[in-house]
Amino acid sequence: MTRADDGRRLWRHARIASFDGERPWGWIDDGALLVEGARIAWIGPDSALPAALAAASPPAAEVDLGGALLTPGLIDCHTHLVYAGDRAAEFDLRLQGASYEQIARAGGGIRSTVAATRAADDARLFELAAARARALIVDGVTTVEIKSGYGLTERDEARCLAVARRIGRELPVAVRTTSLGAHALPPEYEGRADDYIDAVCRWMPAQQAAGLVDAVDAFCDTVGFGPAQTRRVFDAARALGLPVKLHAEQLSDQGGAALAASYGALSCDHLEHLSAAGIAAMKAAGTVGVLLPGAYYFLRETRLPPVAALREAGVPIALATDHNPGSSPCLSLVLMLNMGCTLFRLTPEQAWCGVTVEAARALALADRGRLAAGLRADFAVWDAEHPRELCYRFGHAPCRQRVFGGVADNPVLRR
Ligand code: DI6
Ligand code: FE
Repeated sequence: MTRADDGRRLWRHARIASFDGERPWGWIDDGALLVEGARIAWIGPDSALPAALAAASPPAAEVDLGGALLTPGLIDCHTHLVYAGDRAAEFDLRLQGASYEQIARAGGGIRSTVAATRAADDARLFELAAARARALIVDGVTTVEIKSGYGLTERDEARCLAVARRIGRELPVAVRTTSLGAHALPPEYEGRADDYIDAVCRWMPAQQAAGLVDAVDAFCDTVGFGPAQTRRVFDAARALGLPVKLHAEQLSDQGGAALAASYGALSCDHLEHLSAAGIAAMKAAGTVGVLLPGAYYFLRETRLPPVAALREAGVPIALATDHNPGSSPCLSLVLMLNMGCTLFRLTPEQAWCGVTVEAARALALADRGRLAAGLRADFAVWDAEHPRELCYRFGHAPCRQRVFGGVADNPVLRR
């Protein structure tokens, strides 16, 4: 008999939503998945397994999933995980009638998060961000995008990006970093937004040289930065060969999506106020629309993103948590499946594509988001029989097991 191969592990008798191929959900009714090292070696119907295994040595370990659901690991393609402090007191004040301006004058709002982040040392920032990353991990996430944007000085932005990189090194999750210096105007630049944008552009080469940045983002809105300032950030990114993405059309229509698309943006995110011209530009550029129902819900927005028009135009749609302390203090991508369906009327399959294939597209990662031979062995096993159950229930934590780069962890071990 051939010797068992230590690098090969087999998962059998799963209901698999692979999101690969032409069938809805990439569905495999009684499926098997063979992992070799960090990659998927074979996936298909369990009945076809003997033939698939015949030519090679038997796997060292075999798990019978007894019909449980298996999907790609979830991809959260838009988060602001690195910051200190919280805004729970601000939440309380708002519910007692305080306005956003009153809160800002009393030292609250985004600037309070910036002050707390600057005051925290690297170890504390890591501890806080790692706890948030763990919450996403136990919910089935295997890849997360993390933005800077609460440091807003050269040193503090670099520190936040370095913390994000450290999460990718020390926790079982893949991290993509995004430099978001153009998130908000720091107090020391009050009345000098153009000077601040100059500074953001000046910091970028050093961030890239230090290996801290995979993409560049900006917040283009009335409370953020204008299109001309966004363009300067994008020009600086382009000069370094860095891909761009944009917080676009969240609170008003600034034409940000069309601007970002003209730079070949990976994604435009939020999009509640997106115009028909913005949709057409995104379609032409292959830009992904990232919907963020957590922020829509938490800010009690009433204007819906144009989901039907995006769908009709064939713009790929992703879904993310937008985890941040001010507008979406949410740490469950599974909950976004439900909110994407209930609030934005995505179908369950569209919502699922939004946290798998399309989220991978929004991060330009071709080796994940689907389950197929040769791709990364990043997947999750759920206490469910069909993925639509995760869209239908909410407030639950159905992830039974997660496999990251071929290595299984137990999501019940939370700390
Ligand atoms: N859009 C948002 O909703 C958050 N940032 C952004 O670009 C708000 C961030 C905060 O209030 O801390
Ligand atoms: Fe955001």
